[in-house]
Amino acid sequence: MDAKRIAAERAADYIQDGMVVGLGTGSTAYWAIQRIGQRVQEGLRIRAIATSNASEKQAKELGIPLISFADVQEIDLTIDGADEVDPNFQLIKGGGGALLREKIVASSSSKFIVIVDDSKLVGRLGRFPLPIEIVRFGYEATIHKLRELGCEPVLREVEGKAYITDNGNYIVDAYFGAIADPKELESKLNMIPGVVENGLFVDMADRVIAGKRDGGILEL
Ligand code: ABF
Repeated sequence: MDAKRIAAERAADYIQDGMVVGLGTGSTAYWAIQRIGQRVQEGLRIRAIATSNASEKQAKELGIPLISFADVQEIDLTIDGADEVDPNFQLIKGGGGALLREKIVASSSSKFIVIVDDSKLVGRLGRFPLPIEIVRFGYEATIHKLRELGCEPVLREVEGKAYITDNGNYIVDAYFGAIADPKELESKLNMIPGVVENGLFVDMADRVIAGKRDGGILEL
């Protein structure tokens, strides 16, 4: 079985009756949502909040009951993917473009389980370019300020057009190289006017489940 799917299905087993669940985004979270949908069809009673329009659509199709932050302020368990995970469980997320909603949901969760294949486990963050969500107004100025922080920022494009997030913003993929202090960089980035949020998830993950290509699993 696919390494991402192995991790995702293990994480979905952590969900218990009555929980409010945060649904991640991406190809790994996809498998978690599929398994959650299957459990719901078998009788599991949960309510869920999705981190993207795509995950919301998938959940609806599977019959997973969806709610919003108007209904609850606290999520019991969120399961989501990541682009890089370091030994201290610090993360780079946002390759899938959903980092803002993912961070709002993760930060409102009592427990946050990260699901990856083991190629995402790194000694130090930064080989994967850091996704940063910025507002469209004045984006050239925002990108200039990002460059002054010592990275090479690239406006994300899809088929020759700027990528637009579910929140109507742009994404910049910033090449920093090895990130020595994720916490410091996270706050420096969010101090820049025009930056909505960045993909560094610091001190948020409680557990990391990594599927291995040989079919094994690491629960960290
Ligand atoms: C989301 O999906 C993101 O935060 C992360 O960028 C991405 C991981 O991608 P995948 O699971 O498709 O490898 O969780």
